Amino acid sequence: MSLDKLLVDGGPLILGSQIAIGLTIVSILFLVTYLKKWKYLWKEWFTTVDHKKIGIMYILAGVVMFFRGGVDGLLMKAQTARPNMEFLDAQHYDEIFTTHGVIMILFMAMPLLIGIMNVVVPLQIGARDVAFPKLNALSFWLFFAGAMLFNISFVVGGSPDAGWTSYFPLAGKEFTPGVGNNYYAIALQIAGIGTLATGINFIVTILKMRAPGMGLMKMPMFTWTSFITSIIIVAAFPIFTVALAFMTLDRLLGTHFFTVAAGGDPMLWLNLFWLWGHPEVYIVILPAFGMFSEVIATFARKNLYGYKSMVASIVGIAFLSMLVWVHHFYTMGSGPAVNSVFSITTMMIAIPTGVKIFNWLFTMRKGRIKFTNAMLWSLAFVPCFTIGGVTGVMLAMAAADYQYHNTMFLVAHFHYVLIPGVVFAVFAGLYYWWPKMFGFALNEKIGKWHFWLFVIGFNMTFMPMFFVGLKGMSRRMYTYSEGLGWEGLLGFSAVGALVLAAGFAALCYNIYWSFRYASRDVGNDPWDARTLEWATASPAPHYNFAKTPEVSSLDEYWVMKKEGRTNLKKEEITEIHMPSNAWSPFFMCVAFGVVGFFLVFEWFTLAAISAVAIVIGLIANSFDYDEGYHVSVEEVEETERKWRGELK
Ligand code: HEM
Ligand SMILES: [Cu+2]
Repeated sequence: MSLDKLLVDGGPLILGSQIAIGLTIVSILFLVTYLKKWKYLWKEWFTTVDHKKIGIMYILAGVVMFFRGGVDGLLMKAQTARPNMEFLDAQHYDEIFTTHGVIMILFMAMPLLIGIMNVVVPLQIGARDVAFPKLNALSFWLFFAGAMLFNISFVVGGSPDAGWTSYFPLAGKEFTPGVGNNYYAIALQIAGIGTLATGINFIVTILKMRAPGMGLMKMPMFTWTSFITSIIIVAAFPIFTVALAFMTLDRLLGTHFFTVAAGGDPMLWLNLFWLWGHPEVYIVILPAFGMFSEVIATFARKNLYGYKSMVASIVGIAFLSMLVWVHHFYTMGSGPAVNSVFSITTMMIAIPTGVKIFNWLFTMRKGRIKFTNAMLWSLAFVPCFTIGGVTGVMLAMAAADYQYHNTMFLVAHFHYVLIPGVVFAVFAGLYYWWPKMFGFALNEKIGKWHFWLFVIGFNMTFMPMFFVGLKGMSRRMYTYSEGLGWEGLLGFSAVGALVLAAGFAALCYNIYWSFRYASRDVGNDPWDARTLEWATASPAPHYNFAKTPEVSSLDEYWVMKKEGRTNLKKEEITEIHMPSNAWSPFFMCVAFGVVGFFLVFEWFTLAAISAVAIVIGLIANSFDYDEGYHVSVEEVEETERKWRGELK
């Protein structure tokens, strides 16, 4: 690609964004320099290996990406609000639904969930950090490199435009010759390596770092779901890695894995993509289920109903999630026998999911429910998600799917699964764990605005899409003519999207307001909760627990409070061994980002030269003999005194 085509040239909207992005970058650099914050950023954030800070960085990135993906969503809704609109042309519509889908799933849902996992899981199991803190930082920085690379496609080189599923032959060089789909292949590969490492890290953490006495069946439900999610990550992500590697080879070096004429097969992509893609849906939904479980138990003030069946159903869902991928392409000629098998496995998933829904309902039954914001999100989740689930069973019927396939009905279905299932959960989790992360709570009143606007807006936006789908509107249509009976539904849906956006704005305002004005005196356990993360200060000190808790039951902290075992004696405090900060993860972020960028543009010499940096990073890291540092007894004592008062 020649240099003069580097910047996307696409009329006033794109030019405006290019200028805005440029100005934002310059002003951030200026502000950080002016406020002399470089050293602080480097020491406290860029090189940190603290799971809580890494979690917060994931969450911040996820919220920013939600904004980007949401703007994409609004642009699409604006374009289809009226028949024959000329707001976006077909090419731009294609690019926007592609970046919207990829960003929402991989750069919004994943980092928000992994971020909350990072903050909460080590605390819930009474550990000082994850098993491999430096690897954890590397995971974040590789995710970040991938996300940034993917996002610049909008202004540098051009966005991918073959859908978030990137089906071949459309995604091949022959039909999409620009660099857009190279971005897809390479940015997702880089981010995926980070995710895979996260999966390994959390499996080891949860298996090996639990506080003494915490058997597997005494783990909090969010830890259980994070554990199973990590296993699915390790099982499914390598498949995507291979698929993306084939895609990269096809596009960059002219191989023919997915080209029929040369002996390849586009169905290979479909199978590999969905072998990863369907489990991916459960990777994002299971931690969400875990969050609802914690929130509902806390605010119903009861222990979780049917803990064992809850665990069994997560394991069941994880197992079945690997056996259903063909339901994404019933119409592509697998035949009735194959379709029937996948139809049955798909419907079977409704059983463990139904078990969970009933467990949540029974947990609330006769509970003294406190209607906090976190709880409101959990309550709204149940009916909204059930609509997503039931329409899923409709789609699972292979014969019926010939009618629903690739229509707006499907688009409505998966938004009804993903928004209540993932986004509501993240909101519940943020309201719930915010005090633990930052030492102050989000405002409950502004939170109510956020809640009602978002939930009403969500239903207004997506409910009409079921009906417009049944009336024959297929997905990914950039425009339509008058008189099809779609205008009313789509117009209403577009208004709904504005209400939804107002809800998101209320969240942003809430974050801003709370940072400035919320009381800094929340105590360690503002919700009277049940699990160990509430047994330490808010925000949690960098070493998490002055003394590793000893666990004797499920809902350990609740029992500790009842039995009066929450205090700390002075003589129990010992020196604490902690890992040191590391520069190499951030260095790898830059190195992978640069190599990835050159590969996208197929500048192979430059890519090879800069790949040397990756090798240097690996070697330097192998010679890093840092053994960490010790927190002195005095420092621990002082920190603990601050929130506990005098130690006895
Ligand atoms: C926040 C409000 C949202 C709005 C207004 C919105 C709107 C839309 C629209 C209009 C489409 C394309 C329909 C078409 O095919 O023409 C779409 C597709 C899609 N959305 Fe959303 N969406 C939102 C949130 C989300 C979230 C939270 C997720 C995932 C967690 C998500 C995942 C997807 C995916 C995967 C696609 C398919 C893209 C493709 O066809 O390649 N969306 N969305
Ligand atoms: Cu699926």
